[in-house]
Amino acid sequence: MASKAELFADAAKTDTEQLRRDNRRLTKHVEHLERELRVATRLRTIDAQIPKWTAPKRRTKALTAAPVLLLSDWHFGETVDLRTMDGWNEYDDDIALERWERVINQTPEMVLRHMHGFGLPFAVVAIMGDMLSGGIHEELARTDSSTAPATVTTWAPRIVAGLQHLADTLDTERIVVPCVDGNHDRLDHRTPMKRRAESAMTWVLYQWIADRLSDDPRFHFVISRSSDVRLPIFDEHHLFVHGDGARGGGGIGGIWPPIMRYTTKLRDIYAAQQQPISHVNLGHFHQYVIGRGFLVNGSGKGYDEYARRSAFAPERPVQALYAVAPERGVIFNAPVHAD
Ligand SMILES: [Mn+2]
Repeated sequence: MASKAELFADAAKTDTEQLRRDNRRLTKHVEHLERELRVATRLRTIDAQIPKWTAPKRRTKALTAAPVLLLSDWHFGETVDLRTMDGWNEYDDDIALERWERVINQTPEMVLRHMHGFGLPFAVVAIMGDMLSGGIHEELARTDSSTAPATVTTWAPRIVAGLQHLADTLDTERIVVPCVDGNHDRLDHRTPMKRRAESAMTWVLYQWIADRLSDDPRFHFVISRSSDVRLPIFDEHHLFVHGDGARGGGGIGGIWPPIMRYTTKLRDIYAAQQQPISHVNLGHFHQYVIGRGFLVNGSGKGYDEYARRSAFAPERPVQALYAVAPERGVIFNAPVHAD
């Protein structure tokens, strides 16, 4: 006859085995649910949810700043002919890739060089429209190296790789990516006012990029359904908008009068909604201009036939990099040269 101790030992063993079986079963069930949840959340369109951590309440005494890189006006798929331009600029898919890689590689180096000693709790990499040529004019459709959908499939993985490289090399834990469309990313004959962002090819491009990076906790995408993203950066609010709402620019004052008018009006309409903005970022003009409370991005494409015909100032391809510090606001501005 088994002793009491042996009976207890047997019972304990049976219990343990049962618990192990339960544990295995439940672990499998949890894994299954996690997979289902991932599928369910992946199906959701990435929305314009503003993160809370770009305006942290806790402040340290150490030097702190957030680098902001503006990526816009690459006009991927467009070609600029060297002969038509008398040797001043050339652009095609290979040159675009070289320039893109240069900007992506240069940015962390510049941040390291110019912002040595600063802690970077987060970075902002804004994608601000006219990323595609889009074949929106007859002459573009005739000379573009690829169609808008083909350009999207070529460039979505390259942009993903670029963002991953920035996350790997910038000494920061998180990157917020505000995304707005431009006037070239469209399928319509004219830029629509209704459902503008959602009817642009960049809607597909941005959603695709965000989806590819949805498992990477370092990234937070803000894909706007309007033309703007208003993002808090420490104590300020910065606006990201392509800028085709600004009219004019052909006069002797160049792009300054329309930009002064436009940014003042933007400030007014946001103030009227009790949403003040201290800094406006624009693309569209392909000219790198630093103003009081605004910044105009250069382009990836560079000087082209249209700009030359209109006698706009020749401009090398550059993208804008700046930094924002708590209390001080913008503390640093520099062009990242693409060529
Ligand atoms: Mn534009």
